[in-house]
Amino acid sequence: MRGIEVFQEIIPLLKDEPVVHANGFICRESFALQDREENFYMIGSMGLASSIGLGVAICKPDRKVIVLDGDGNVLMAMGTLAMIGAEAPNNLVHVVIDNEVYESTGKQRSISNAVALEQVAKSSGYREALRVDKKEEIKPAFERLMNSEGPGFLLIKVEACFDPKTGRVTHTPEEIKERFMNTLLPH
Ligand SMILES: Cc1ncc(C[n+]2csc(CCOP(=O)(O)OP(=O)(O)O)c2C)c(N)n1
Ligand SMILES: [Mg+2]
Repeated sequence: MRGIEVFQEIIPLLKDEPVVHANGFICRESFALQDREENFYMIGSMGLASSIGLGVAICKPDRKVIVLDGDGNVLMAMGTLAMIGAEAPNNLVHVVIDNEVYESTGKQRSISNAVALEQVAKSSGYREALRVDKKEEIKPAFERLMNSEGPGFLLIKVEACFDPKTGRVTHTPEEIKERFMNTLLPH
């Protein structure tokens, strides 16, 4: 399965949920497919989408919050899995696009082939942790986590095949933050 297929499956299932994206190609591919004001694109800082998502989930307990993460990002900030498990926000769904490499910087291999990240999440206290490797499994797994108490974790195994021609996010970090925060206001 290609990474882009994860977005193609998940984006049509979204309504107005805040989605916090990990840096690199994950932002770029999601932005290229469908920009949303509720998308927070982490430009530059690796490892932090999960802690930003945790903060939003704690502050906005009535909103379902989604983190779209990468295997390298998760490995860099593994302590955040423990923090999410300990805080246990029931409105957080943590999706990890696992291509077993740091693709955005040249496909250096990560160690996610040897570390079962979904088991780390489960042991850290996530209420449910699923692993899928087929496109048709994404929608039911994602919907299951969206409709149950969190925190939920969904590891999606993909090939490393982002298209390097995909453009960059054109909004400035300030614009991204402003419009994202506006979508979090009560409505
Ligand atoms: C602190 C920090 N270290 C390194 C980088 C460079 N960097 C940007 S994206 C990336 C790879 C991220 O890997 P992963 O989460 O697996 O996403 P993928 O690129 O595979 O989609 C790296 C190493 C960075 N931006 N910040
Ligand atoms: Mg990766």
